[in-house]
Amino acid sequence: MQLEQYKIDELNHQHLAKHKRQFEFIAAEVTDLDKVLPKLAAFNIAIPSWALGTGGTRFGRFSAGGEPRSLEEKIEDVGVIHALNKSSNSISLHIPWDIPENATAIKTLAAQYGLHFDAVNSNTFQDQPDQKLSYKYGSLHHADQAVRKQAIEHNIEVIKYGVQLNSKALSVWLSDGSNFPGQLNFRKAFQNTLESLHQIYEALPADWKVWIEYKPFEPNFYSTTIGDWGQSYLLASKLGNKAATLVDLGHHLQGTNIEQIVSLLLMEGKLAGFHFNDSKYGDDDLTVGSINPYQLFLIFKELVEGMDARGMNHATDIGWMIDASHNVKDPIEDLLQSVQAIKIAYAQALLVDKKALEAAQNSNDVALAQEILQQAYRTDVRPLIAEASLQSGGALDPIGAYRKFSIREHLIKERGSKTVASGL
Ligand code: AFD
Ligand code: MN
Ligand code: MN
Repeated sequence: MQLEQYKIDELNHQHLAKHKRQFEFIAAEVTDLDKVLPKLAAFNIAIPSWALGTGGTRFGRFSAGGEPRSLEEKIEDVGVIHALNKSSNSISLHIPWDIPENATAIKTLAAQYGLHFDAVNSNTFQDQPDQKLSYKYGSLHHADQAVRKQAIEHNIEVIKYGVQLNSKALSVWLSDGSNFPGQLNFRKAFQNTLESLHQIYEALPADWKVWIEYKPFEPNFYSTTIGDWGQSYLLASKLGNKAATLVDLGHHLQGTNIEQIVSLLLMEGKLAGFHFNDSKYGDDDLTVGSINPYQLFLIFKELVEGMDARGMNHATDIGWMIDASHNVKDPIEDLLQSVQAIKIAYAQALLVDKKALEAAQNSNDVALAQEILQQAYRTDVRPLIAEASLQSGGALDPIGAYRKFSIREHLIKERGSKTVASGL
């Protein structure tokens, strides 16, 4: 379904007076509003094609109804999200969950919604029905060269799909690891992974990148071959400058200082992409900002500072994507909430008084440094986000608009209540 612009405008109009009051209140406090608003308007976060259906756990899956049945319908759903928030202008495909059979038609459809294609993701963590060799004991790190070859070829095929869609990066997440001590020779597993990645790297077009994601545990519970940022960084360094690390917020052990990792990867020019979600215990894939919004802000503070230090464009020089699962919420509402949470943290990070913070750091004024950070964090920046959305033609309140327009009800009517989208 195409959301008509006049409907969004009409709804915005009803809430305009209240919004203006709230916006003017905060606008008076922001020194470089003329720089902040365009940055917020330019900031987009990709939507993964596998996040438009209801997620599940190993205990079951409960459909929200009206889930997209095809890639075309997934694009339609991202189109709805983007029409409402003007901050989700791309979609990231997972192969073979979403194979673009006719790339030209798919690109044209996406363009109708103002969308393009973000990184393509390979999948060697599951066996497909027609697959010759099994990934039960891993893929790129496998002891058997024939399995490695099959996994390498799959990744190269994914690059080919991506080229047809004008994607510019291959995102690799391996579940390779071991479940028990003694199962694996760590050095050999790492070297096999490096060698396999090298062959994939060689197949990258000149303007492409490969993003290497890490994760400490699950589905393997003793070791993961790319288990942390050090291991990913080591691979990326050995491969060359087209390879860099992808940070998924849920892929850290409890208590890990993610903002420090982000800051150092950025300093080394090795932070490629970002998967947003939130977690309480592990890779929970919860809505961004639902559990620990302060941590998200601290991460953004490092992102902004580190990107500025390297003269990077906040909106385009890192791959931003949501990687979350929605077990009990409407996927579209959950994604809208996540994007809002990301933009809030980003806006707060833009408000940090950098000069004052630097002075406080240099004079070891610890209390003042904390005050400066929390001054920004405790600012209600929501009217800034709403204003940026309004100026771009989006809704002042995306979730409110989604509900007002009864979009899920329309989707259920059109697609049925028992549809199941591809993905995990
Ligand atoms: C995994 C990883 C990864 C992968 C996704 C698939 O975070 O990015 O592509 O889930 O659902 O946990
Ligand atoms: Mn991820
Ligand atoms: Mn994950």
